[in-house]
Amino acid sequence: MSRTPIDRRTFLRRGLVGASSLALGGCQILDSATRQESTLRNVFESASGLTHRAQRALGGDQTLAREYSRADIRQSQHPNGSVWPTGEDYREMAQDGFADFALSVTGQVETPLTLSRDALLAMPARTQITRHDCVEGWSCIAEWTGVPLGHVLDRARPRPNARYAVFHCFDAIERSLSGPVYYYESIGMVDAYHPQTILAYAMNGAPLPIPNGAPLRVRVERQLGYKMAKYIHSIELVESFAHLGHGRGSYWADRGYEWYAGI
Ligand SMILES: Nc1nc2c(c(=O)[nH]1)N[C@H]1C(S)=C(S)[C@@H](COP(=O)(O)O)O[C@H]1N2
Ligand SMILES: [Mo]
Repeated sequence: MSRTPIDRRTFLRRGLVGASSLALGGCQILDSATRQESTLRNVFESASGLTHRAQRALGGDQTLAREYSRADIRQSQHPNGSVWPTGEDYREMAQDGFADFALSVTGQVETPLTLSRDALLAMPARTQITRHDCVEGWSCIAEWTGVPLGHVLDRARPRPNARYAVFHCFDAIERSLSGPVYYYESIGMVDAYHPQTILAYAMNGAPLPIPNGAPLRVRVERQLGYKMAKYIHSIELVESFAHLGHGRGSYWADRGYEWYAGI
């Protein structure tokens, strides 16, 4: 039986409470009803386009997301989505503590790059304590350390026609008839150069754990959790999404979720 309008509204309200539980701190795992897919859709349909416009109108492009103190970290970051990529390439790298990892930057850039793990660690870093809001209705506060994505992109020298940064990930999230379907996400250049957008390699003062996206995951602090791609192996600057997945710019956008998931 399909859901009644009342159900939909109840779910929507619960989802929004979860996504904005500002006063609560730590991780708030809400009841299982909020995790159903219908909830996710409802939250998005109502909130996403609006928040994008509201953020731009209210704060301009470089407004910072709220940052917290160490005392606000009450629980470790709740791993969600893929928690352990199974591909051979990833497993071999993980066995070596990711010593052989290298990030590539390709696409609409003047200087395609490969940055070794050491090169990434040697770049200027930023540390921030922020709240991660998953659309499923839970939030966690954690400390993230990494390289501002803007520094990495500057080295690759984006071409004027580069409009989006696409994150390609190691984890196959499903299998289709034509083979594994890998998680991917993308953000616009304004978010890519936002000061809190970092390629994080550490969490709560320790190397990023595998369940949270080792060796590298992005933080996009003004959007929902699914934008924060884990297990990144390459970044591609593109002018359009037409050649990727179903053409909507992200694994979840290809499946009906909003591409811009502002909070
Ligand atoms: N590669 C990859 N990135 C991903 C996911 C995923 O399944 N695969 N899940 C997303 C979702 S829905 C959320 S809420 C966060 C979870 O991050 P965490 O496991 O560190 O809490 O990662 C996001 N990034
Ligand atoms: Mo999520």
